[in-house]
Amino acid sequence: MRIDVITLFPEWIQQLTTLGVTGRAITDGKVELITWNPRDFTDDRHNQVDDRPYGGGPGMVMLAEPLARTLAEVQRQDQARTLVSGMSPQGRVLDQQAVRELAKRPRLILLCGRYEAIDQRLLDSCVDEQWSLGDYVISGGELAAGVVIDAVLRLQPGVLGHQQSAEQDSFSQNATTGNGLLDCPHYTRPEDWRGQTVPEILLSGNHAAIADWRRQQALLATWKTRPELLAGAVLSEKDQRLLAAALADQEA
Ligand code: 9D3
Repeated sequence: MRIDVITLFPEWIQQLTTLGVTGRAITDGKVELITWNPRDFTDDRHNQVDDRPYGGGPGMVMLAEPLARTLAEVQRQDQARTLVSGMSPQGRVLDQQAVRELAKRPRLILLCGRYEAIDQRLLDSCVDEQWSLGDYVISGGELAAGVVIDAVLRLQPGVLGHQQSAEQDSFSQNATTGNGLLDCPHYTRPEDWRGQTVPEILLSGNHAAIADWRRQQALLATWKTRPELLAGAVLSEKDQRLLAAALADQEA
């Protein structure tokens, strides 16, 4: 996979090449990460990339021209006519389903905004889709692009190992962990940590009972924290029984 990122802060994105799972995928040559700075595509003395908004108001707006020139150069090197993906609070909210779709593409072109906005004419003429991390404000698109890159790379073959095949094989419906539910609690040694013990069932060696308990805990966690996910999940008769029992236990 090749990922081109257009950003005024390429060093933010280049950081990814040095760290963790993304860093390894890049040094292993499983992915090529290339950054482009629109400032390098200006020809005025001040390398201007933004200006004041028509109609007034706070902040600055990114100029269309440097971004268009940058994109033209990126697309000159692209036979596949890759979609241009903007990072924007106005975008569609990213979820694991969207990540899976992005991960299938041979190439991504990620456009990071800074300042208040990007000139709408650039968005109308050059940007095919926009992605948001959710309904909160961050200062620019770079962290969002980093999130997309991390999420997409961990689905590339050979980047994660065993977990990754689990994710790809799952008959998942929506966001979150792949099966549409939040994860169950996990425990490791010691068996007693500062007076808190590990749930007995996990020490039983009864794998079927452990699987049921985990499923039940996942259902309960989802019901408590993200009930809207349960509405979209497919619950078997057994799931419904497990959840009802967990909720009854809570009452008691
Ligand atoms: C006052 C209007 N604001 C729009 C909601 C201004 C504004 C806030 C944040 C303009 C640009 C930004 C920069 N944010 C991003 O580039 C961004 C973002 C985000 O802020 N939240 C969630 N996802 C994303 S993806 C890119």
